[in-house]
Amino acid sequence: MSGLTCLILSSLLVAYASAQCPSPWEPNTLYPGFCYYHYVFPVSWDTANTICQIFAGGDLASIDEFEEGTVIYDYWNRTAIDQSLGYWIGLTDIHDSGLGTRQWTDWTSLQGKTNWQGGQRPTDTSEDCVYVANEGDTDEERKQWRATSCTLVLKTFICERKLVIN
Ligand SMILES: [Ca+2]
Repeated sequence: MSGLTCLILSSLLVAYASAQCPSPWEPNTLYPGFCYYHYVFPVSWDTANTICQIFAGGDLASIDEFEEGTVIYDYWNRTAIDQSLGYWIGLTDIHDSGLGTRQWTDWTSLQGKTNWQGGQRPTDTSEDCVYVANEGDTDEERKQWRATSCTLVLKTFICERKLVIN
């Protein structure tokens, strides 16, 4: 093998390796480039948000498409110790000025792609943080969202990171 071929092959291998989610992060096989990690200890939304941003180098998971919600739900379902609590995702309106406009913490746009339980965004202003409730009889119902206190309620949570592909 020539030196040049060797160089090209090894740089391809490096590029390939860098496109993998670092262990133990879960790859999104539908949307390569996104990785998730389920922290299985229950904390408040505020604490979960801090852990994802400061310690995990990402954000609480944003569900940008219904299919992404399914990938995250299936991963959570496989790894959850207590499935009665549901899990935090990165949707909140703590940053707004009372307009009730929730947004993803990783700043991706909500684009009207919501999955509220009962089809309605909750209007209670003390309930600013969103979780996947795992309630209902069907898989579709169990992936639906509810909102609750950001500080008083404890749940496990999913962080999301985007891979940097060179
Ligand atoms: Ca996402």
